[in-house]
Amino acid sequence: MLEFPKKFWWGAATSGPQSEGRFDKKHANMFDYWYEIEPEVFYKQQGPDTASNFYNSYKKDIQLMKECGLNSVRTSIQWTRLIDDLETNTVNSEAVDFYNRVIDEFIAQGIEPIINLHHFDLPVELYHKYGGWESKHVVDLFVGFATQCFKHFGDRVKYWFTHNEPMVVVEGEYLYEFHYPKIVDGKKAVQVAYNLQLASSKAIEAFRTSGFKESQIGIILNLTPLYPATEESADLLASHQADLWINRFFMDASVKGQFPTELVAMLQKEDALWSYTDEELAIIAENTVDQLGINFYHPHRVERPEFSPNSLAVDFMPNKYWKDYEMPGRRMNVDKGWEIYPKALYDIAKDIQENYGNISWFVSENGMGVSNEERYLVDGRIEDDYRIQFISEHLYWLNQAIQEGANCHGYHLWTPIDCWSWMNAYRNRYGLISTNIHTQVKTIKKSGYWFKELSETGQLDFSLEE
Ligand code: BGP
Repeated sequence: MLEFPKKFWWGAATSGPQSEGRFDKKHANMFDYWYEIEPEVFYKQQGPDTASNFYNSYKKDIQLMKECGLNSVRTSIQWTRLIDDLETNTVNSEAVDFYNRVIDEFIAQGIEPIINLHHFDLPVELYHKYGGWESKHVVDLFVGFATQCFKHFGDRVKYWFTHNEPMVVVEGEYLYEFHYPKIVDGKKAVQVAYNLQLASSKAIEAFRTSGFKESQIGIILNLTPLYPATEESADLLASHQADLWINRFFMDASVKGQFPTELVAMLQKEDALWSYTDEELAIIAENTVDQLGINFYHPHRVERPEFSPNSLAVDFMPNKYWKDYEMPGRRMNVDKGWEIYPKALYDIAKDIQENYGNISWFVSENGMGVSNEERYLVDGRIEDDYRIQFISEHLYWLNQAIQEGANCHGYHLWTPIDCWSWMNAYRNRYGLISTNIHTQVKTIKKSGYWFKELSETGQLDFSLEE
């Protein structure tokens, strides 16, 4: 029997733009806008307009979450909903009322609200006007929005996070073309990454000067542990270089207050270093996180690049230092196209323990996206044994690390209720609770009942089949 710590966060995560729907929202975010101009890039042309209707059904939804035994839930406050005037950061009173009701309802149901501030949902006006995260003015506008959040909700929200997966913003918007505006520009990507870190550190500084002594603030990072194709030095080097950019950039800056020196040297050599001031670096150094949220879905395997990184190229791209590697015989979630490798969670936990001062952290997302889940409907309920298996295997490895001293205080599944997910819209379902997107009827899956027991007992009867 696997035993978990007594005060463990057993919960699940969603975000404002993926659950609420656009109802009564004054501004459009990057994805709202992208759907307006190119609906065909979204799976079955399903957009964020209704999402899972949380704006209207939050009471019932929170009730269902409680029925699944969740003792903590993460969502995000939408910048595009809360703020009326994006330049002066005046708040929208209906939005303040809405988030107050949501937070109060979570608390009334005995669920700790964990609030994130930015989840891929920059107001599109700020992109059109200033280039979005390319601009330091936008960094300061974000800090203004964050300050309003602390002011209005900080009396009840005890756990805050600045960004969700900032590296996905960098990769999707500026490198690999999977988020609007699909720019391919390594140097801009580097500046955006730096500005996102600066925004996080400045928001932390604002949080601390607001004087919430009992509360904590952190950042949510998606870590994809690197595994080299072979133990040969060229593959090891490729893996190391990829790790520096993909994982350590935000980890080091957020936890240690400094960017990895090797990475800085590489960017200098490439003439691609971000523009900065000493004052900004001091803010980053002084405003490290209280705790981390780690999203883990899949490992990242790489091999040496096809061409030497010293080859002549006009444009710098960070991924010229490695080549993605598909390990033969790897285990896959075929629906989503991601490798399943639960032991990576143990490796992440050891890395945090050994290289990041064993800072307090929790698994802020992990989960299994499955398409066409109706095929597992039995008597009106989705029998998602594969999800139970997936979660159990990850918890097995997490438990091993905790026994060895890892400072992990929770496990949040992505997601409580099937929600809308960017370009994939409603293709992959991750929830403990299913959503019928035509009727908005929500039904607890088998995994939801299973999770309740897990959360109530803090025990898991599971061993790995060899
Ligand atoms: C994470 C994001 C979530 C969610 C999840 C599943 O990267 O933080 O917002 O989208 O991925 O993604 P998808 O539904 O595209 O499989």
